[in-house]
Amino acid sequence: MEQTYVMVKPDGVQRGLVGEIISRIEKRGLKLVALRMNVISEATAKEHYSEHAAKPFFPGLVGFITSGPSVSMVVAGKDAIRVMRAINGATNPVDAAPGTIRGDFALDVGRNVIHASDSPEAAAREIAIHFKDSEIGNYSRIDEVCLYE
Ligand code: IDP
Repeated sequence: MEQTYVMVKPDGVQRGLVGEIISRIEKRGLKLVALRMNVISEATAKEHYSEHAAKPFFPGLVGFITSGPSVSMVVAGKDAIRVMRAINGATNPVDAAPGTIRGDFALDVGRNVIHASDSPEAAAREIAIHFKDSEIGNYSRIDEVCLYE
């Protein structure tokens, strides 16, 4: 089973969307194997978004992501990386399809509520940034016998 890193960003926490977002993830069949709320440090935020370090929006992005509590998760399941990106919708919420989290709850690219890793390499890197191995659970959901062929 594939694992991916997911974050409800500070805007999602402030707007009371954590439960709705986790509910969508769980109902889809994806499994939460790690979960934490914390204020991400500036160093961690810079490491997480290092690929964007040279972009003009980088300082604002780091400032925003560290501005209040966010919710970090490791989510597991069949094709979890691709499925989570589809659940989130396009980066710019204006382009995100209705039914996606960004398409239903956001309007501005800098306030797009949720993050999910975009590749297996990014997932491995981001999970290691935000969680220790010992914080990631290993269990079966009782409905896996129905979810998977
Ligand atoms: P992703 O979050 O869909 O993977 P990325 O291109 O990796 O998208 O960008 C990371 C985050 O940086 C986005 O989710 C968004 O919050 C922010 N971002 C990306 N492009 C812009 C921009 O042009 N202006 C402001 N913020 C941006």
